[in-house]
This record gives sequence, C-alpha cells and structure tokens, in this order.
Amino acid sequence: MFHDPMSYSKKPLIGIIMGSSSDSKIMHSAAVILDEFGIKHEDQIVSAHRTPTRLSDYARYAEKEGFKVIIAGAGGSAHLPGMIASHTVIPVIGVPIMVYNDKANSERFKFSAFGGLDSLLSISEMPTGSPVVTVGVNKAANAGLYAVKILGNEFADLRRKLGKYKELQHKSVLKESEEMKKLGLTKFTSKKFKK
Ligand code: RP5
Repeated sequence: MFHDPMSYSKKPLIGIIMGSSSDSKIMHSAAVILDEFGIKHEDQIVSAHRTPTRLSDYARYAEKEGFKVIIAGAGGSAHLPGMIASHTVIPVIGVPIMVYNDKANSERFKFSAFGGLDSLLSISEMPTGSPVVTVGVNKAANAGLYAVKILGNEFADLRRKLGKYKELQHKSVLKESEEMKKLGLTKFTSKKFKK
C-alpha cells in the first residue's frame, strides 16, 4: 500500500498517555525520540484509578483518531497500560515508572516501596489474550523507538531513518572506544565523569 512518506509528521499516529503529571519527567524521553524522527504524537494524562471513565473514552478516541500505537506509562500499581490494552485493538507499549516524589521531605519516602518492580510486574504480567509490550523501568525512550519500528512497517522512510540511527550508535561506540584506548581507562573515566 502506498503511503505519503511524511504523513506521520502531519497527523498524530501515536498517542502518549501517562497516569499523572509526575510521570511526565520520565515519559518525555519517548516524545524526544519521536520528535527526532519527525513523528507527530499527541500527549495526554489519563489515570486508570482517578479517571476510570476517561480511560475507556480515551480508548475509543484513539481508535477514532486512527492511532497506530499507544505508549502508556504509569507507576505503582500501574493499571493504565493494561486497561487501555483491554479496551482497544491498538498495540500498547507500557512504560513502568519508578515513582519518585520530589516533594517528600525525607529520602526514605521519595521512591515507591518497590522501586519500579511494582509497576514492571503490573504492566508485563497481563493475562493471556490481552498483551502489553513492556519496556524496562523508566525506559520511555525505548518505548518511543519501538513505536518508530512499528510505524516503520508502513513507512519506508522511517526504516531508512532507523538504519541511520543504528549507524550513528555504532559510530559513537567506536569513537568512545578509540578515546579509551588512547587515554587508558583511568584517565578516560575521570575525564568522562569529571572525578
Ligand atoms: C500512578 O501513581 C501514576 O502513574 C504515578 O506514577 C503514580 C503517582 O502519582 P502522583 O501521586 O505523583 O500523581 O497512578
């Protein structure tokens, strides 16, 4: 099927949602990747627990809008990705978030009790029949990249850009390795991490 190679940059084909504004600090990495590839996305807050009716409304809306992928991030008991997947046939990529509350006045209460394992298991352990593809804890950038790969099945132009992205990664590792070889590990580390 023929697709205008740039149609992914005009109309949002990807919906990014998150359970709380506090998730935006992590979720924005998915947006950064999509922006890098010139992919238009629409971003919203939908809470599975605080706005349960909005969740089913959003699933209908996403289908009406013709979204091809939904990236959903949530922390703690993290029902958002799974519940959205239950309401739609659109593929859902879940981002488990390690809840971090910067307003807590003690370090002890800044992080969720299970450090992201709670959300990882809530999102990945969906029952057979209602899958959510799950990335690592706080790995929103990977969710963005995976969404680009899904769109790449339809847009040859994106497949080319993904190839280029891989090439750049390769070159950047070689460059760092050359520097490490030249400086030696001790100097390399203190330069890189400014010890
Ligand atoms: C979840 O509860 C959200 O996805 C968020 O990660 C977590 C904490 O939310 P806030 O209390 O910061 O709004 O539903």
